[in-house]
Amino acid sequence: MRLDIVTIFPEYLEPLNVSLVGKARARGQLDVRIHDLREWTHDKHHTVDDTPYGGGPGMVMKPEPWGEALDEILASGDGRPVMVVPTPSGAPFTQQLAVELSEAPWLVFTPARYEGIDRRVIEEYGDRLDVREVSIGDYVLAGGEAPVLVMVEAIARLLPGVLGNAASHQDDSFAPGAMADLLEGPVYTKPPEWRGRTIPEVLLSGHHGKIARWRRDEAFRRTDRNRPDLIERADPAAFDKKDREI
Ligand code: 6GU
Repeated sequence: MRLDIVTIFPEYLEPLNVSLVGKARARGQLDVRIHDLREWTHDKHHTVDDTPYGGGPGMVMKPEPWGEALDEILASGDGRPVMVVPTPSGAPFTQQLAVELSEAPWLVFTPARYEGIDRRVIEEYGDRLDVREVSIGDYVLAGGEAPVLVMVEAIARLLPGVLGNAASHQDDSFAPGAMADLLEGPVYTKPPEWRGRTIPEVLLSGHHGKIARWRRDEAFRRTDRNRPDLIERADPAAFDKKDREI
């Protein structure tokens, strides 16, 4: 997969050299290209923003540097990328969208600062590309770079061969399957006793059926406590009599 990211803070994206994403890049599974938007400015001060038409607070990112940057990036590859525009006004970034984006061969991210990018840029590329305006949650950040780090990590770990164990995202919270609609429950490792605290006995029983039932009950309990909206929203057929007793 190829990823292009256009930003005025290339150094903000240095975490993409670390850990899972860094290793996927080193192995050649991910081709990440970070571009400084100011390289497509022509004035002495490398201006990327200006005051908003109609008045109001803050600044708006000028269309011309974005247009020149995106035209050059689009011309540098084959086919059409999906363009991901991080904005608090976007559609929610969900595991389902992460899966969908992980299936595209090429993504271009356009994290903005200030009050966002001149609308005509989104319209211009919306005529040529699949453009997704995406938000990572109901809070406002100072720019789209942290959301890009979040989205790239969620997408990269879904690519074939990037996670060591392909089974390890089958039971992720939000993954489709038997535990769909439930968050993951608690996990334990050695030692069997730590500061006087033991582990649930069922996990030592070797009884796979009982362990699966216990995990499901814990997942249900945690979801009921932390995200009751997920249970409200789910298909009632996803829950059995035992769930309803919790
Ligand atoms: Cl994608 N951008 C900004 N600036 N704030 C956000 C966001 C994105 N998602 C949630 N808050």
